[in-house]
Amino acid sequence: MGSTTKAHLPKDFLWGFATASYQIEGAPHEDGRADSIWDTFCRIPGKIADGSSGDVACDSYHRYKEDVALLKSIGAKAYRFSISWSRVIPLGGRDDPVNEKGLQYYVDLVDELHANGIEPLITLFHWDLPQTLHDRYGGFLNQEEYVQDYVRFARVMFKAMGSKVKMWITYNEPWCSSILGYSIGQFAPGHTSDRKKSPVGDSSIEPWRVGHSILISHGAAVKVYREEFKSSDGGEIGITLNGDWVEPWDANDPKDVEACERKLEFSISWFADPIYKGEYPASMRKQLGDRLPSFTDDERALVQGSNDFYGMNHYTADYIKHLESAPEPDNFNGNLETSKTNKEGHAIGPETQSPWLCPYAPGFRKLLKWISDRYDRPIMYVTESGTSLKGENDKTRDEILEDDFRVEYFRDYVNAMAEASTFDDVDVRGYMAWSLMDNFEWAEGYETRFGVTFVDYEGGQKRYPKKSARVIGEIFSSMCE
Ligand code: PNW
Repeated sequence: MGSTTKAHLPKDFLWGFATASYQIEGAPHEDGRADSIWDTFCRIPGKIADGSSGDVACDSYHRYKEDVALLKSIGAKAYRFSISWSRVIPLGGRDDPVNEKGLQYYVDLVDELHANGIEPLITLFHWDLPQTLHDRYGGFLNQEEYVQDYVRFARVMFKAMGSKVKMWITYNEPWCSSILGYSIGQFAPGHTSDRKKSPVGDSSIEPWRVGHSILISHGAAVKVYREEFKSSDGGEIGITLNGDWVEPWDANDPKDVEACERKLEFSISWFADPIYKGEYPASMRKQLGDRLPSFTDDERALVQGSNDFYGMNHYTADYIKHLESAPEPDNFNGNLETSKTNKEGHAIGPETQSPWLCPYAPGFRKLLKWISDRYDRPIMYVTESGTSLKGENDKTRDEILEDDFRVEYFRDYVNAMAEASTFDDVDVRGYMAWSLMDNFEWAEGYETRFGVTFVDYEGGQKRYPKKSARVIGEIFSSMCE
């Protein structure tokens, strides 16, 4: 009976790859594109590990047809990419002109995908805010101005794509924009209370305001899509949230067990509770007080119920140790420590090139279930999952192409997802591997590779599929029945 059922995925399961505009496109000033906050952030010495930028990246602005041919050769059913807002509306604002050439790039990309039988998934915003909006009024920090500008940008994109695009993602990982951009200052625009890192920022307040603006603008864009486009174009719209699984540092300490729940709430429920339940989690209100904004009735009406699907980015897991002392004003994780080893010194997973990433596939199954249970079985799409490899960039090209560690990651993670789907009643319908190809890994520059395809940055950005690119299709075909 149940016990003899093999873990599997639905027959029409949508699998493919994800990328983001600033990480792959290059051509920062071509055809009228203007700076985003990432263009300017990369120019500040010391912010990017190898001193690089997305100026060339994978050159996908010129090579999108190659990218689509690559997707097709791998057998991908879908491709998730993001829009460079400052390519489409260089100055960003609601009264600023649309750059038709920039917009056409994305229309051409979508047409090319359809011509090759690949489903496009569009992320409207993957961190590259137009610099002008930051300079004009402080970007996310000015909710009133920002929401109107974001909604106009979204409307321009919905209109340009019409029924060609059936899946829209409003935001990628607002936790990263808020915490890495406005608390730690490791990502653009680099705000933080730490004056050694930045002359501006208040980590105790800004990240919570940023998160609020993002939520309201997400809700406002969804409203526009539902009222003006959905009935004619027939698409679905949602937000993508990141979240790592958690295990107690000391499994016998109830306070560590409790801290695990708090960590999930501070990273995931911060955004998902307002969307599915209409309110921030009580644990956040308790710690943050009125530094955490409150929803007005109008705002709540916009945000609650605004997901057609839950977009989930997932890579790794942590051990969680509670703190006894009162939370610091700039604490953003629920007053706890994260660690890759537990009390017994056991590591949660093997090391990779990314300090925050140690693969632990069972955590993927558990987190899928946790989200599914808390939010009443939403339709879910995994919009990113993948791994870097320790020291990959130091190897020869031939060695890099034999990326068995990445193959095993996908095997284990896809299997964990299939278990959640088969045994835990989780309604997961898609998986986009991060990433189609090596690309600009934000503050880590090009030293960290996440691609199933090697990009030769010294050799004209030529692409060479790794073993994982050859094997991932078999992994899915063996699971989908
Ligand atoms: C995601 N962390 O970001 C992003 O959506 C991608 O653009 C990125 O390339 C990918 O994961 C791999 O890093 C994250 O420090 C960046 O915990 C950093 C963290 C998490 C996610």
